[in-house]
Amino acid sequence: MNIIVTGGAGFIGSNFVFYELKQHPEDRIICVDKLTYAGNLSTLEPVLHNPAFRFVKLDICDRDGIYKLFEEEKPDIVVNFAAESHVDRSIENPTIFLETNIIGTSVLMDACRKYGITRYHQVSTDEVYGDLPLDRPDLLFHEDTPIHTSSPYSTSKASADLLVQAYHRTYGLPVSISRCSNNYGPYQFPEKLIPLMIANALADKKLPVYGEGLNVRDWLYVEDHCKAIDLIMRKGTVGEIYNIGGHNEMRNIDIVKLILDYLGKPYSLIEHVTDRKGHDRRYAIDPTKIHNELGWLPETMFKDGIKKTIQWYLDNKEWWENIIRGDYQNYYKEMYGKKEVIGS
Ligand code: NAD
Ligand code: TDX
Repeated sequence: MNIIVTGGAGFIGSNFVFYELKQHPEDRIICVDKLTYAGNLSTLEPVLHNPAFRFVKLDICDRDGIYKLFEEEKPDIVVNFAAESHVDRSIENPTIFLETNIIGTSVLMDACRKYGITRYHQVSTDEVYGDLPLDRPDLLFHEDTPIHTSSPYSTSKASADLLVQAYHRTYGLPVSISRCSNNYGPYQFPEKLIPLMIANALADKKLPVYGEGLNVRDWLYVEDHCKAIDLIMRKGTVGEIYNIGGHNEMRNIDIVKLILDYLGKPYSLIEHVTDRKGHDRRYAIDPTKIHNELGWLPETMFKDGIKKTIQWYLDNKEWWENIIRGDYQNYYKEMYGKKEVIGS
């Protein structure tokens, strides 16, 4: 099969490319990526010369370019990871989120309709369900939990999901959607909580925890997410939504302390700063459906995954130091410079 993977030079997409080439050497992977600030071609270096792999630098909003590629490659499956993915950036500048996450999705699905595919899979997020209260641990997100978004990012992802469902109902496009909780693992861009805290701790810089750090996220090792998507796109039911998560809820402050413990750094590096606007309190996924229908279960326990991840950042300093040397410096100054310290 020919499989188009969009956003394959980013965090989850690159892990998915590696997973597919290893698990399904009979398939061909065509990676489409615009190489925004979050895309890194060097991540794909180990597979660039693999005959089962092709990299194409292309914007998913570029209709002519996407149609030409579909004509050339005649894909069987399209998996859409390409997105603007950082909530804080969406709060500063929503427009690019609407363009890539909504318009880009529609361009890809129009190409699927025009050229024919067996499956279009949309990689979505648990953030489309909004948030849960901190004092109701019994509540979880189910596939039929109403969409109720908070940030421009989650709203753009929810809009894309609605569009995917509309293309299924209106045009009969064979689609599926997965909504996953927070991922962690190798190759995550150091703007996100875990790699940002690792990089700052290693440089003995302050660790900016938003508010009191009591917000809860449900963390899943990236390879477990990749395995779930692989199962859904090959064996999942057309038209269905699947939640993906590992029942691993953690408070931000506890993650930050765990990273400091592992690196042997003092808690005095923690700095509580102005909270994120509209900050979602808690995410928690119920993954019963994907377990019952497809037999998926997470394999990496958080205590092992977080050690592997921290060790990966220690062993691959060149990868992230290259990133934080560039435009990231300006980003950091702009994003964090205006935050007030509210405690330590
Ligand atoms: P990322 O920001 O690390 O990577 C996004 C990739 O998409 C980059 O390589 C970027 O260059 C590419 N891209 C951006 N705009 C593009 C465009 N217009 N055309 C082509 N390529 C473009 O993101 P990630 O964390 O790997 O997330 C991947 C997907 O998974 C996203 O759709 C995100 O919403 C979803 N998701 C992420 C998480 C998480 O915890 N990171 C959890 C659930 C769902
Ligand atoms: O400097 C920080 N300090 C801090 O306290 C950063 C970057 C984050 N945080 C907090 C905010 C969140 O409560 O940590 C938590 C995790 O933040 P992010 O890493 O930005 O992730 P989140 O906002 O939860 O969204 C992630 O998971 C769902 C991904 O970025 C999304 O793409 C995905 O859909």
